[in-house]
Amino acid sequence: MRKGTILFLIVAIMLVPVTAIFAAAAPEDDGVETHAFIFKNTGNPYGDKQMEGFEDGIVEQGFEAILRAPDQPTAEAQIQIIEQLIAQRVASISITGNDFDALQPVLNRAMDEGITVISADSAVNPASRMTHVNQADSEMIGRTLIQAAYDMADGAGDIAILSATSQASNQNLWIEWMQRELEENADKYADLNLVRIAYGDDLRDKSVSETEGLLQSFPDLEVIIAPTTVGIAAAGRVITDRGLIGDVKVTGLGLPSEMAEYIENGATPYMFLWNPIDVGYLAAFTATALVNGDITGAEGETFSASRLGDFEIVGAGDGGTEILLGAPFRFDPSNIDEWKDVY
Ligand code: RAM
Repeated sequence: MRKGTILFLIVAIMLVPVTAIFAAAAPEDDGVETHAFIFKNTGNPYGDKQMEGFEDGIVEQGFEAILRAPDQPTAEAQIQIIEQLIAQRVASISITGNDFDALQPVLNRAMDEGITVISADSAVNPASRMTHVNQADSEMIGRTLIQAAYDMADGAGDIAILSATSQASNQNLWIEWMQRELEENADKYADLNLVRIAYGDDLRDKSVSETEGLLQSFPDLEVIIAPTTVGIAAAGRVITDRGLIGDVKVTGLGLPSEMAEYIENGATPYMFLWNPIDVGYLAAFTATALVNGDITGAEGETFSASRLGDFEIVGAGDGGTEILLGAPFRFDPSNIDEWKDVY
């Protein structure tokens, strides 16, 4: 072997591991900025719509969207995904949190590494985020749902709440406002008894069995309030299958596409929601405005969210800041038909 060839081989052998190390550490990107959205868990059509809106907003701006959700709605599962996204060096992470506080260490690490972090739909605590995209005023949601239950129960009887997980910050905040509505208007609600808060964990089967448990424990139940699209659809199914339409009313927050059947058959006289596609779309423009430095997440800043118009960052009830999408819509037999194919 010639001296030159030997030298070439030695240099080549030395270079292989070095390039291998660089290849492993390099971000998986094709040069296009990537923005990630993490939902609570898979199998939730509401989450799919939110992620669809996020992807639309990111792609419209010429970037790439990464959409992730764990199998189970837990903080631990979301932490694993966040760790992967930090390693991938995404530009931003928008998260629908499975816990208010538990994600803080990993989200702080992401922000320390220069990644923009916001929450959307279900907030993480103010120290874990730059701002939050709130679908609708939480106080209004909570108070409106109790007023709906009062109306459906004709002012008296047992009512129960079927929620998502016990750690879900959005549901917990709405439930807090439901309880405040009851306490602050004790005379009005003197004959209305909130008998239980059950947790279906945003899993269909668990929500069905929790509904069955409520019916068994409280035979005189008048109304089930489910502030979760998974819970309300499960409750609508159970009430319909058991022939209890009219005896036990179901209301809460539901997707028109999943609830049209129960609004039409009377199991749900009316319910509320916002447009989940718009929540995701607004998150996309919030995340990129932060990455671009157009905003920092401070109260009073404004930015444009393309087809949705201009938004202002406002103070949130938890001490952080947020962006409010708008007022929730009411769905009933008069309008469900026009919405059931939209979301
Ligand atoms: C479920 C989820 C989501 C919530 C809706 C109303 O799909 O819990 O976070 O916003 O219901």
